[in-house]
Amino acid sequence: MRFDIVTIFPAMVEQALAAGIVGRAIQRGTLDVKVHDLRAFTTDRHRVVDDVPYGGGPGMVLKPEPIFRALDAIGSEGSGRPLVVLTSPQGTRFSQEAAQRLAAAQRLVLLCGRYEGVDERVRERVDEEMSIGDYVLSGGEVPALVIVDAVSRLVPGVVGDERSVAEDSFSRGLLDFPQYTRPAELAIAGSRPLKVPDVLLSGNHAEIRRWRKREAIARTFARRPDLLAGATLDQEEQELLRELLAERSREM
Ligand code: J9Q
Repeated sequence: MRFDIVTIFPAMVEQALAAGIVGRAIQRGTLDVKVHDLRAFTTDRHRVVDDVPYGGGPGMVLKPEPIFRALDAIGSEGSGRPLVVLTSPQGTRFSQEAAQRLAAAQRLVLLCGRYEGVDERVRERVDEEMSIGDYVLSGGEVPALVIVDAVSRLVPGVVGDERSVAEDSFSRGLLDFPQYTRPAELAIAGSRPLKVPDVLLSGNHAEIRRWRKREAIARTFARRPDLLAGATLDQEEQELLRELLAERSREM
């Protein structure tokens, strides 16, 4: 899969992409990511990318011409029309479902917006406008990196172990169960050791699976009850949820 990222902070984006699973996939050639400096598409001496808003008001607005030129240049590279995504607070919410949809594209262009805004006419060339959540950021670079990361993990060969993608908590619609690693008893000065639940050391895989399901459901119920409505629960998980709800109502 090919990503083109248009930004006024190319060095920051390049640095972030060089690390971790995405960085390794780029090195291997499983992903092709090109970062474009918006200033390279200006034509004036001072390489100006923004201007004051018509009608007045605070802040600066990204000018349309450098963005149109960047999109034209990117579109004429390679083959097929890329899907153009603008990151902005006005976008629809990015989600695992949105990541799956975007992962079906051969080519994705991510246009990093600015806090103050982007000239409205740019939207003529934008297929999707996406927000990663309701908080104020100074620019769309971090949201674009979030989208690249989440979409890349769905590209075959990017994540080494395909099982971890399939079993990913959000793909299943539940939060993850608690994870432990060695030591089985963690010594704590002046208090009792912190122990790993016995069931995980038991070697009883049916019991372990059931314990993990119960924990995942209990956590989701406690922390993100909104997720339960959209979760696909198997027979055993539905029973565990009913048990949990019955326990709760007895405690009330
Ligand atoms: C461009 N706050 O915030 C959340 N998702 C996207 C954004 C965003 C922002 C400012 C500029 C994107």
